Amino acid sequence: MHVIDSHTGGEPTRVILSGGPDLGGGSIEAQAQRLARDHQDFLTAVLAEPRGQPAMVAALLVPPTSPDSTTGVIYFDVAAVIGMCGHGTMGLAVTLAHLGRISPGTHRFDTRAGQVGVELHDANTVTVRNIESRLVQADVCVDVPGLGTVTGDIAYGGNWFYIIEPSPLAVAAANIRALTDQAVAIRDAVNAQGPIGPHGEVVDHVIFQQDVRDAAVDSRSFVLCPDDTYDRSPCGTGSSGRLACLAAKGLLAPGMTITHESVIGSRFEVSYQPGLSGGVIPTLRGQAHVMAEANLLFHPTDPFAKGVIL
Ligand code: PYC
Repeated sequence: MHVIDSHTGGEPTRVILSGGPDLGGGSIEAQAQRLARDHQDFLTAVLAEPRGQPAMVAALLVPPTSPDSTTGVIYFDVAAVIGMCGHGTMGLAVTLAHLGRISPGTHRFDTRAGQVGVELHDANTVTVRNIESRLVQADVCVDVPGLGTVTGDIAYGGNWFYIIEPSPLAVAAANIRALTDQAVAIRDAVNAQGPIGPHGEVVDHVIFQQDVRDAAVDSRSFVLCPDDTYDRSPCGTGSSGRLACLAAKGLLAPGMTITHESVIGSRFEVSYQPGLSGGVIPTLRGQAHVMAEANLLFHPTDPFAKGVIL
């Protein structure tokens, strides 16, 4: 299996160029559903230790479904096939540039959530124009064992987010363990109340968001992913969900650029334009770096060919 690894603000992306399962063609959504239903071993083999690493997201290339798209892509982490991935799209763009498959300029990728726009500025700098994102429900209260009542907004940015702002706990590296534990408890409590999307979707990511009094940064976030790791980048789809919330509440004007920082200090510049269906079209600018190219080998006698699963 031929892969190229990159990181976007510290968050790894593994682009799978060949050697993935046969997903039978059709829409990206249909292929993503088959991947989730029939190929759990593939997810863990590629992303769990020893071949993968915590927080790594895979970008499985599939043929494009739109005539003007460069490629189709299905994103997944070790626990779930997700809808879209902002940092992964930046990683994919610099990977395709590294391979000489795209040049600086504008491109389009087909994702499970819809077609996204990509502007490659140079070998490492990418702007992603995400799918229309929206505030789904503001001020959703939930009783969380051990934490009491928590209030957050449910937002869609290509994935489904529960955003707690302001964060009750400082979004700082020293608090990563506590932030992770609280976010897992909150996600489970929100989802115990029932689905939040029109097709039975549940919250897959939780964000603790904190304002920052710093000339260079507007807001810092901790983002919990489906596999219970935290996003090392400022999370493109999470930033999109937050932009939708700010827009719906009249707190950020269209075209205004703000800087989102991750809990490890990496940054995206983000802004939005109004969408056609009442939401926002986010743009997310960040940097990604290619860091490895490899052929993953899976020997039949390797007891951990499917990854370490505890
Ligand atoms: O950047 O959208 C993102 C993302 C989703 C999960 C990890 N990163």
